[in-house]
Amino acid sequence: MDISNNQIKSYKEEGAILLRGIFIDWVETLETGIEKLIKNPSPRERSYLPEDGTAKFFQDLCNWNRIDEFKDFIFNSDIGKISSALMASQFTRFFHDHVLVKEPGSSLATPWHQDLPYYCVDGVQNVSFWIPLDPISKEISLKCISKSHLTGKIHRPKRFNGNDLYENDNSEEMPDIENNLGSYDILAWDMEPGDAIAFDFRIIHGASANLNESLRRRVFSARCVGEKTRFVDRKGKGSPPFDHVQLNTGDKLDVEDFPVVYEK
Ligand SMILES: O=C(O)CCC(=O)C(=O)O
Repeated sequence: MDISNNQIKSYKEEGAILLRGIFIDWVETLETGIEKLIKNPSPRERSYLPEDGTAKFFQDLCNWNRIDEFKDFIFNSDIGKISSALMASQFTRFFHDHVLVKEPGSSLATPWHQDLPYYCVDGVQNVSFWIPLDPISKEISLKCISKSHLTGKIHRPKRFNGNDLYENDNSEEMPDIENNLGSYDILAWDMEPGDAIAFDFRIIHGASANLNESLRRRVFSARCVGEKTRFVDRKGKGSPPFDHVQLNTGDKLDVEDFPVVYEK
């Protein structure tokens, strides 16, 4: 599937676009992969059990190398080609996969945040794909603040419990978006399995709880970077933690953790 010039323009300007049906042929494969992962999570699993006793929010990261279905998707779907067009890059490097399952009734919302300050990469050639495997209404779908990738601001990243991710981080706090929703231009869509939201690592985004008692909210997120994106040492344990990667700030991401999945 090809991306149109209008879609590329919207991605650049808005920071997030909906791509209808783009991964429809991969839904079953990703479903199988997610069920395998839930049965056999990695040491990086970071699931949360809400204190009110509602259902789990399962999360796990960086599993493409041990879950065949994920590997198949990143090397054999159009994700590399689409990313390269959206990022205006000669090639696409896969950065990481992230599985986020909010089981029916889970009361955990995903706080408003930007992804870039969590990541050991820097550069504007980047794209994440948020791919739901269940039909979801826009109330529980990913929400992105239009154009927030272009403000030049990177807000202080937090752990899920509200603590700062990095020590001595003086960057600006995220504003109170949740209590001022009317002041923001929020992009959100009703979505079907196989649709995807492509969004910039710098965009401010979040997601509501899954208050639907009969529907799982299974999501496969896949993150890609381009030829000009570089490694950055953020002097602290980011997410995902790529502690084992022997790179310095400014280095090309030329290691096997980040394979090139498409070249023009
Ligand atoms: O699925 C969610 O709840 C949040 C997703 C997200 O923040 C991401 O994919 O970067």
